[in-house]
Amino acid sequence: MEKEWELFLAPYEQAVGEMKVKLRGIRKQFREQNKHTPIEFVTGRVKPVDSILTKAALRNIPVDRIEEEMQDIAGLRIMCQFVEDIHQVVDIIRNRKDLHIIQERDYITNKKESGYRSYHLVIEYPVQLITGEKKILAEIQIRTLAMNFWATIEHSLNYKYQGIFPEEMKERLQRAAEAAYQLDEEMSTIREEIQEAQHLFSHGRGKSKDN
Ligand code: 0O2
Repeated sequence: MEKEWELFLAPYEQAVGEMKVKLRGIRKQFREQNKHTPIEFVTGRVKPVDSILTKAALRNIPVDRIEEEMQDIAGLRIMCQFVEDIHQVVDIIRNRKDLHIIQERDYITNKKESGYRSYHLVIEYPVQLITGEKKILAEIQIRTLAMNFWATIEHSLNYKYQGIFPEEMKERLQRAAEAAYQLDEEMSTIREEIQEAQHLFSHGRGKSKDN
């Protein structure tokens, strides 16, 4: 990689590294307190230079405007078991003092035409550099494991078809997205039942102790 790009991307690398530690820290705290963790796992990446340039060309973003206009050079992804967990994670992030949310895109309520579902937050995250503080734009995608499964498969097929899917494939992917949605719905019902059962269990135990 050219030295200039390396220098440009270094604060993004730092932001992604720090955010990964912090988001994984949320999971750790839930587990330490024996609570259901709304975060299953966290990944993060800095967009490769060729992808930055391709996206900039597609969106007519001049190279000297990339920093201001490209919001996902730093990208974090949070995977959750249940749709309800996504909203809990969003609330936790909204309450943090170490970042600032500048945009929310709810592709769960409003799924994309492709069938894509996820909750996106565009944030401003301050990194401390030897030259002082620098605010970095980052995109956090929050999704269930089922949404992630679909998006990962669709993303790799996108490479094969260069974004132009044959009609039949498009329909298949839309059907698969619907199946993933049904799976999430079904899991949400089970989740409620698990919680109900846990509640009854702890209640029952409490009673027998009293007797
Ligand atoms: P990569 O390789 O994931 O980094 P737009 O793309 O115009 O709809 P915008 O403003 O770029 O919108 O942001 P958006 O839609 O909030 O987020 C774009 C990112 O969301 C994409 O990044 C993907 O990661 C993901 N995404 C959005 N739509 C889809 C989709 O239909 N399928 C899949 N698999 N992922 C999607 P990049 O830059 O495309 O690529």
